[in-house]
Amino acid sequence: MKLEELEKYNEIVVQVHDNPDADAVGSGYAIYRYFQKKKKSVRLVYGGRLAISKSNMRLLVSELQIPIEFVEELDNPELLITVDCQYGQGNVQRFEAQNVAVIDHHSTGKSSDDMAEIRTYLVSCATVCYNLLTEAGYNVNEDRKVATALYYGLYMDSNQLSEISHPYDRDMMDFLQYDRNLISRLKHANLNIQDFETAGIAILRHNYVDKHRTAIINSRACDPNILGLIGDLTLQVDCMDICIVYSDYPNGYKLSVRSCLLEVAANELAGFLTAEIGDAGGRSEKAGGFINAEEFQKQYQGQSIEAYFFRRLDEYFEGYEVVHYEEGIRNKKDFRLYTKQAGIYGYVDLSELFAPGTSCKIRTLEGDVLMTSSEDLYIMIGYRGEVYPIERKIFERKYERTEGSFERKFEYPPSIINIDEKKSYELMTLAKQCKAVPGAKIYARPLEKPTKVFARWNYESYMSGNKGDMLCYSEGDEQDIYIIKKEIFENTYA
Ligand SMILES: [Mn+2]
Repeated sequence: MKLEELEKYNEIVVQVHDNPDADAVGSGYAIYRYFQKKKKSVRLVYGGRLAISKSNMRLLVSELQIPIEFVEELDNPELLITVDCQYGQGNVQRFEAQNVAVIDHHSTGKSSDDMAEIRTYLVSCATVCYNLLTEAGYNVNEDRKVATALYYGLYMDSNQLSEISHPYDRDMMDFLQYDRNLISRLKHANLNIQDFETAGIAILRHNYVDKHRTAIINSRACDPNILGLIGDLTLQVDCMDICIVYSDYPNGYKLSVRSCLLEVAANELAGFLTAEIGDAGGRSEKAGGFINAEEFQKQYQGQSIEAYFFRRLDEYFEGYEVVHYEEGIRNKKDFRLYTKQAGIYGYVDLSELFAPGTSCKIRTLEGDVLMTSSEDLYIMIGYRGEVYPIERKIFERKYERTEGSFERKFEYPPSIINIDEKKSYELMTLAKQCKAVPGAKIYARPLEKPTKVFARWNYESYMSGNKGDMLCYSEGDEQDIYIIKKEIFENTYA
């Protein structure tokens, strides 16, 4: 869905979920402003039983003069847009409307269509709105109130930015020009005294799994930032390396995962805990997730959520293998030699963009990679938008430059950020085509169990693969170890 497509309606009501949080209000306000600028008759509302009362929320609304209304009824508007929630769900009061649109980031099984934009891979609905506004040509940074409201939504839905992973979330965090003063005041009013006590009670009732040095902590319903706060504190305990904190939330369970073990990335563990019943995001040390109650019931009938966490934790630790590039491959048995097929790839010659010695950051779906530009370094763009630096002489051995630009569509078009200038460039606009020199060889074997590879080009954490994916190393460079996903391998090697 595009925002422009909704401009055919004139009477628009933007509704956020009951008991609205910062992400709901910030997102709703951004959409409200868009339609206000388009000279539509537009209102921003919420329903439910409770008016906004938390002090940070009251401060946000009053300082930015957000015209949000607490309503009991609506007069069948021409268009109702539910934001940070989905029409018909339990946490959003139902109002009749002639047409309904949805902008959200929660997973409920429903997907995007003509009247819905649902991006479950983003940590906040503010990011969905930021992207929709940008795509519609609305420069958010020209409207400081909107930029500030969106930033605070992201801040609060990502556990104070700690659980951000998707490059779109990172872009918004890096490039929004918000009111720092107000954000600072809001940070100091995030919690109330009940939240504070809730944290204490949750800590008193913690569970400790000795053999995994892991704490599993259930908190009663509370501000989700409390979960992160408990998790951060827990990791400071000498015998606790991992922590899973969760609480009841409308329609499911919200969780925060923390890990200080290099070999257990919090985002990977969170992904494991929410697989097929929710979604997760974050980074190696801090991650968050959500389990949909209905999906949980369907898959694990009668099981308690607590028992589920204990069992899954055991399953997680039961079997994975670790490979460090410095150590090379110890056991080369079962590896076979494969030849790269003459596929088409993209490459970028960085010296066309930056002077040698420029500090920059490649941003991709897999994460950020820091590098310094040099005439001896190219950037490769693979099949599915994976991006990595490659030394020019290795490039020239493995690939052949061909005519034309490299054109593909990816969930996130990889970008490169000039760190000093704080400016982002889309890599695809610079990408040229090259062809793999047929005959480039690698050794590979299928994985028998989940494996983590600490590779030379470190994307903040390890690469992980599952059974069936291929563990590989280059012929002639035994420390160039990596994992290639099964589907990609089948398409590129023979
Ligand atoms: Mn949200």
